Amino acid sequence: MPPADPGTPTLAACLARRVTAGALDPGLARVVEALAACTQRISTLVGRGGLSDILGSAGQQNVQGETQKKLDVISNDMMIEGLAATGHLAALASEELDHHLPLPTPSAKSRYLALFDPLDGSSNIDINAPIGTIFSVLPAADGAVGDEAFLQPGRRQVAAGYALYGPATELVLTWGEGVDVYTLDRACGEYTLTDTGLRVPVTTSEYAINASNQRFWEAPLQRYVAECQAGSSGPRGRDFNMRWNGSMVGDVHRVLRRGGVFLYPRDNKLPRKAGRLRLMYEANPMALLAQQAGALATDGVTPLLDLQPTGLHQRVPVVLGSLEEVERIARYHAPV
Ligand code: P6P
Repeated sequence: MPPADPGTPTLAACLARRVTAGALDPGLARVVEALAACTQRISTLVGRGGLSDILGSAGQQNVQGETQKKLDVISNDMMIEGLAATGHLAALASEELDHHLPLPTPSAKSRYLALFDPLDGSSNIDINAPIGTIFSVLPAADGAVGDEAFLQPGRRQVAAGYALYGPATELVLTWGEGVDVYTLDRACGEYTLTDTGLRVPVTTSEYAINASNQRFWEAPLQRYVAECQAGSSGPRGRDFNMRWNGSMVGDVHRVLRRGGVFLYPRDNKLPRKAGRLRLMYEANPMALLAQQAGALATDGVTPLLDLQPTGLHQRVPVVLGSLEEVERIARYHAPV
């Protein structure tokens, strides 16, 4: 079926146009199309909620030591099934898999590696709150497909994005030419371009953090949040608002759409953990989107895209959003 509004291009049409113009590798376009198709299937699945036996715990733990939800496992299987046949991926890595997954019959065409968090925000699944799928695509060095082949700085990503399963299912995507938003048109089963060239406001009066961890934060974040809470009578001279979705996809989407700063800092609740969010398949794809939309993502000080990964599931602190706020927080970390 044609899209509801024939004048609005579909994702497939946008990809084909860039491939024809020689601006996008056909193999990468194929990988992006497969990622999008996986998220459409997951959207349909999560949209059934309690109508199918897909809610609740799967009764097993993942490599993170987190109890998996049934939908974590099902969506992970859907991603693997949907990506295995592109012919352009040498291997996959997932939050739900201990190690990389080499794909069969790699050929000279298998020039990419895909990483994903198949269902981010699992704690929201059973309460029908926003959840999403986050993905990242890296170049595959000739032949290398082991875990170490994935350990490339985020600046090496050739595509990144997420699907947000909210009232609408939106696919937010970059392949290095800015950030575009596609909305799933369920009438025709196509992602349709609904916004292009996202730009994040450089200033904001909105921050997102899990405030229950305040006693564990380091001094620069304690200072930053206290100043926001002091509002117009404090050093910032204006009131701030706070939001917390409990799903990185939901919070980062708000930041990309209207500005703000998303914070999941290092805290000393579990000192051995460098933060909560995973660099390779959560922080880095979001950091590339932020950069492409004129925003910034750091670990508090260093741009995340510059970090040299040391492990497939390593965690990092995340400060992501409106430029002026991220830069302010970096200044607060500077030695006095
Ligand atoms: P907390 C979801 O499990 C997640 O990894 C991110 O999507 C989200 O931002 C964060 O954890 C929520 O953490 O401590 O609020 O449960």
